[in-house]
Amino acid sequence: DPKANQEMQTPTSKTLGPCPETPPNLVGPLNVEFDYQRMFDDVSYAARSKLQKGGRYKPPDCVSRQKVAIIIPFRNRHEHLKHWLFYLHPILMRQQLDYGVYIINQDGVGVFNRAKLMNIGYAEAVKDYDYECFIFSDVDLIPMDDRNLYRCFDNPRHLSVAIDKFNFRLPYQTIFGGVSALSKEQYLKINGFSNAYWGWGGEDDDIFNRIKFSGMSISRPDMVVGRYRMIKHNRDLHNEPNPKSLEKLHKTQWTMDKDGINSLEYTVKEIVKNRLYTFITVDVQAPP
Ligand code: UDH
Repeated sequence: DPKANQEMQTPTSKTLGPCPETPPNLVGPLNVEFDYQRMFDDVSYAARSKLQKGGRYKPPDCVSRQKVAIIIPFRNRHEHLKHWLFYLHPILMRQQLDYGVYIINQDGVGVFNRAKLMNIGYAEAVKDYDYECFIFSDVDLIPMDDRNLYRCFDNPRHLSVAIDKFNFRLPYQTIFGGVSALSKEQYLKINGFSNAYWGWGGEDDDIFNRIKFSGMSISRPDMVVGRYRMIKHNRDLHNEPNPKSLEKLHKTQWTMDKDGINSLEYTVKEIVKNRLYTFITVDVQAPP
């Protein structure tokens, strides 16, 4: 029987088709609450068992539309990270992403540098896998609707448009902080982010400027799909508002070509991969 013979020659390796443009198993609005302290073990067995070492996932039944690295700038926010993992892994799986989660942990007690940590996340993630889309997310922001897709679009995307802390409104039109998505091409076009914003504030507006001066615009979900809850917390130590940032913001256009991914310097101190995430501790060479 020639047909049986043919089947034997092409055994289990049936090629998967591409995932549908709209993921079929999304549920829409989600309940998000932070009333009790979570544990890493709260991430459901169902989700955990589908992950590979380092917080990596691929949909089993189709080929993802994009390979996405999720990058979280981090220091001393373990309670928030537990919530983030608990909520986000199932959402990202329903969105049928081929993704990995990278926590970029600033070593030591020097001044915090959010944008530099995000650059480091980019640099480390591309060593790991052929990622084509990068989601930069604060650890304390949880989407309230899984239709807010963690993937890249024709323009750099601002995802956290309607945060409870700001009464579910955009605090100002050009805001780009919180959660954002840039394709590899978009990220390289703006030379990544500035490494020069030490302490709180300004770095996200600098990213907006880079996008503007590179001739791109901002893409956003609507204000229903783009709802978020932020985990309440006090101001962090060693991340005071930096008054010098405003001055820097006036100069983005002239400094962006030489301050960014092309001038990034850091050292990796440790990389730990577990089921839920890849945790990379780095020395960002904070000023004394
Ligand atoms: N981050 C850390 N550790 C730090 C500082 C920042 O992990 O010590 C990360 C974390 O992912 C955080 C992000 O950087 O979500 C942004 O931190 P941020 O302090 O710039 O912004 P956030 O909105 O806090 O979290 C703003 C100050 C809150 C003062 C609130 C007083 N009620």
